[in-house]
Amino acid sequence: MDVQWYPGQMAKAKRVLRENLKLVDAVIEVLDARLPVSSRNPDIRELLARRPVVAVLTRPDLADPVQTAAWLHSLREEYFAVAAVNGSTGEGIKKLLQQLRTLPRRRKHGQRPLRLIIVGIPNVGKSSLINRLIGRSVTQTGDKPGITKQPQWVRLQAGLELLDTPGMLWPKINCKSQAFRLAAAGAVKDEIFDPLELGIELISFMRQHFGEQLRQRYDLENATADAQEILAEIAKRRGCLLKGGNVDLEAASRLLVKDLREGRLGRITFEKPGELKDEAKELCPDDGRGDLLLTE
Ligand SMILES: Nc1nc2c(ncn2[C@@H]2O[C@H](COP(=O)(O)OP(=O)(O)OP(=O)(O)O)[C@@H](O)[C@H]2O)c(=O)[nH]1
Ligand SMILES: [Mg+2]
Repeated sequence: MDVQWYPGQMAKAKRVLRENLKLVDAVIEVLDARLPVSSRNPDIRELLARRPVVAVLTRPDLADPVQTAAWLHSLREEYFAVAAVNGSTGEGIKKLLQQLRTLPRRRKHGQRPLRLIIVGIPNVGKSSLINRLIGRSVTQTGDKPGITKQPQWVRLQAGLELLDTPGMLWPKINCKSQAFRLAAAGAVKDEIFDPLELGIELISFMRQHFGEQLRQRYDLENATADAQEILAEIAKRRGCLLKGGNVDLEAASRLLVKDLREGRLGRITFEKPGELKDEAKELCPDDGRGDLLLTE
């Protein structure tokens, strides 16, 4: 299994974050609009509490707009400010800039530009957000985790300095549904998560909450069937076949995940604010369905 994230890396990333927090006035915590709970790093909560934190929900184009509005409303209670920004089109950036202007500058930093650090899980759209804030491509972006390797300062003319950082995950994700959502969102390298397992989890979730979208997308006869049967039907319909004609469930899973990530299954929000109990907001509870331990 590929090395994605292990305790030593996490400790180093936290050290870098702690050092850089001293230099900044505030933090932008980037969350995926489809999974605002699961994309929140529980390991850095205490560190972030030292500065005002603005939550930015990315990929609002892939999330249910009603749920995104509900999330913005509910997260406002916990964060200094909140905004939803499409990192691909820049929609929402003006509102975010307005919010950033209200951030207090640390007094000892005098008249120098407002400095912000951008943190978040891998592949959530941190570097894209910076490019949108700047109005041109100054950071490298890409559709897989681990694109940004080192912290990088970027200066905006309008008196803003931004520190882009590599994506951070925490070493032990002990809740399978959270691991599944992070994998579906592309935060975990695809090699880490068994594609078939991911496909089955995704179908189970879709069948329960978005059965009609699933049925329509793949022209399914029975979207309430067993997840494996549905996957087999998708494989047949999409020509995912092994030599000899058997269905290739792994290929069908990959196709399903790609469709989800590109919005072809519709606008899907995995986590709704109303559904989550207060204690679950901080940390996804251990659901007893096994660990995803991100080690070698
Ligand atoms: N649909 C959609 N895609 C987005 C959005 N924001 C970013 N992306 C895409 O998401 C992918 C990841 O974006 P990055 O900006 O590289 O993400 P990152 O958080 O910097 O990733 P790492 O540096 O690897 O941690 C890219 O393919 C972006 O084009 C958004 O709001 N909507
Ligand atoms: Mg990046």
